Amino acid sequence: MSRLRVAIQKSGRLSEKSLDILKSCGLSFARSKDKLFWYGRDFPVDVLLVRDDDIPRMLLDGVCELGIVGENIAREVMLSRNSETKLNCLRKLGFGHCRLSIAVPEDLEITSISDLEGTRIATSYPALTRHLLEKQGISTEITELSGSVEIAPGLGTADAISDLVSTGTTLRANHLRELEELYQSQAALYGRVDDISATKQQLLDQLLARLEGVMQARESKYVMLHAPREALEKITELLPGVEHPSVMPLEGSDRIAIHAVCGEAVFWEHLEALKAAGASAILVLPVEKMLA
Ligand code: PRT
Ligand code: ZN
Repeated sequence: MSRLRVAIQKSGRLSEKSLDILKSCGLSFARSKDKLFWYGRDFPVDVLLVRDDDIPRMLLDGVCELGIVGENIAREVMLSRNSETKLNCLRKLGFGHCRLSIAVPEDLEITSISDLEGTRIATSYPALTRHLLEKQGISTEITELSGSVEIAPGLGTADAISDLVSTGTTLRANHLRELEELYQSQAALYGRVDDISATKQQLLDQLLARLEGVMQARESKYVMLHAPREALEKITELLPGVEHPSVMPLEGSDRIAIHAVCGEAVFWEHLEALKAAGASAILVLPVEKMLA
């Protein structure tokens, strides 16, 4: 029987959430002792646990059909290999958010990245950095470092860096200032799935449909509230991502109950606006599963 293999990060920022999302798709695993290969029990999808940097190469080399990795790494490998066979980004997964930014020493009097022309930039993402800077007509001297990029300017080996940032704490701790965001990244499911067999394709379609359901459920909230009948139109407008809510009469009252699945994030501001429009008893519930 056909099986698919999905590579995920063994231990690091993306590990837990990658596994969590696969489990949410109904996958469960018999964990092997060496912990590098987990056999899929209920669904024929197995997991390989590897370093995140190895995932795009494993896909390109045909070791696995699927992999969960940051867009930053997938883009870097695709640009540096300039490979004919591209990786397909099948679904962005909504975690592992970060940005690739140019940072300069705090006291360096530079206001725009065009001032970087001809400077030395240290980065772990040389191909992506060069590509993004050249797109803006800036040519620089790029030095590749595999780690601790943020100390390069202090050591005098670079004028600026191009590195991943999430909170910015690391930059501040190293007296660096974020000059410009070059690229936004999050974890995504990638595939090398152009020439897979029909049975594998069927399996992949089933997995992707489940994943879509999981992602939609995560992004959705079920909202219930009471409101005056005449406020229905206004309330519908205020519910994020809703066109046709369910409307029910309330026994012995001239108010109605409105239920809706909101396809977008629901913030306190939305609830406050609903209340101001006459809504009461507002409840926001998570959605566990969804199948369109
Ligand atoms: O061992 P392995 O190679 O698998 O792991 P790794 O150490 O290379 O990767 P890991 O786990 O650090 O990151 C995996 C992926 O998480 C990255 O490829 C990104 O897609 C994503 N990600 C999200 C991040 C960050 N946020 C992040 N903040 N990757 C790295 N960082 C670094 C950042 O560069 C800084 O040095 O974390 C440090 C803290 O960031 P601040 O801005 O919060 O201070
Ligand atoms: Zn890595």
